[in-house]
Amino acid sequence: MNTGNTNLEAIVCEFRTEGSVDSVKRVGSGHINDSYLVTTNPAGNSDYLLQRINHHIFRDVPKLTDNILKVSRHLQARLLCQPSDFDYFQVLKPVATRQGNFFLHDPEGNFWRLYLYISGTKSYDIVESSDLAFEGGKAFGIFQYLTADMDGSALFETLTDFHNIAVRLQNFRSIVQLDPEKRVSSLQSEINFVESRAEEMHLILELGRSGAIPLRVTHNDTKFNNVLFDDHQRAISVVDFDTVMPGYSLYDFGDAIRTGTNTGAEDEQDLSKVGINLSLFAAYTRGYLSIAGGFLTPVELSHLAFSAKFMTYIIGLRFLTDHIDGDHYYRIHHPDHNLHRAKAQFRLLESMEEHFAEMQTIQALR
Ligand code: GN1
Ligand code: MG
Repeated sequence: MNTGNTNLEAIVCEFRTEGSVDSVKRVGSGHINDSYLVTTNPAGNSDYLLQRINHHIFRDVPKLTDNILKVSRHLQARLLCQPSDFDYFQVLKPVATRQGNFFLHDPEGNFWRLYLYISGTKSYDIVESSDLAFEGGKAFGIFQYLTADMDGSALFETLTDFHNIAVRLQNFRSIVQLDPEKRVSSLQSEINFVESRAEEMHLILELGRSGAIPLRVTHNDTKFNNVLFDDHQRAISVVDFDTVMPGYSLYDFGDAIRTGTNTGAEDEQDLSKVGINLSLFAAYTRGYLSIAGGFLTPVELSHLAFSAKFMTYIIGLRFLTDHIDGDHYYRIHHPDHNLHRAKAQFRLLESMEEHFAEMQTIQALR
């Protein structure tokens, strides 16, 4: 998708904003949508977050938008109506267009949405301290707590089989067979890495299918940088509701560990920098369980450490699949970017395997 000629200011003006646009700057490190911070005049006015939705991936934008509104309103209502210890928690507020819709379809075919930005907040691609990890864990615990009474069947399944490992592996194997970019011959060790773990990685899917763990409303993209922190490093919001749909709590726990305890970047090429930081794992787990410990089942609680391995595996698998396929899904910033991402995920998974016994001890402490 190309925003080359799009007048971003004109797009913002289609929404019910206050003041006049001062600047529109690209922000964020997402791989799918494009995000821009919009500042307005006079100074002191609200800022906004403008997003172009990748409609090649999210193919039904009206239904996606409907989900986001449902989730946002549910969270807001629970925060307003039920006194709790986390009334400081905030929900990003969608802004309507002048026509009263919550997305804009422009003449070039792009889809846009706008949120009121929570000023003074910050997110972290790499976690710097245990306090931050604890707070992040608490934030995702709060999200799960607040959505626990939502009717999952009221949500549209934005991306079907999103964390379904059987489907992801099937897709991987057919793309390896096709080998459209002739990349497979140099990837034997990565392919072996995937195949040698494929069977054990069906565990969460099997627990779900057998009814051993409950289906809940889950976030499904709990990258640590989807938590917003205030300037006292308190986690005050969880964002990015594109993939909120029924799922397993373990997926959300695992993806936050994948991104919030890695000592290296998601796409780190110097693999010696990549690994799990067990202090961050312990702090995140404590923060998460300070909220979610009250409602998770024993089977969920006993698979937290495993879920971290699983999410690292499946995201690595998706990066590798996209690399073999010719990089159609994730935005890449240089050739082989998806391969670098996959290798870093696989290195992180090895580090978790090396420390798995310690991770299991930590998950049991609370
Ligand atoms: C994508 O674009 P972003 O950062 O929100 C992806 C996630 C992956 C993540 C890997 C809809 O999320 O599933 O975990 O990249 N989102 C979608 O960093 O596929
Ligand atoms: Mg996302």
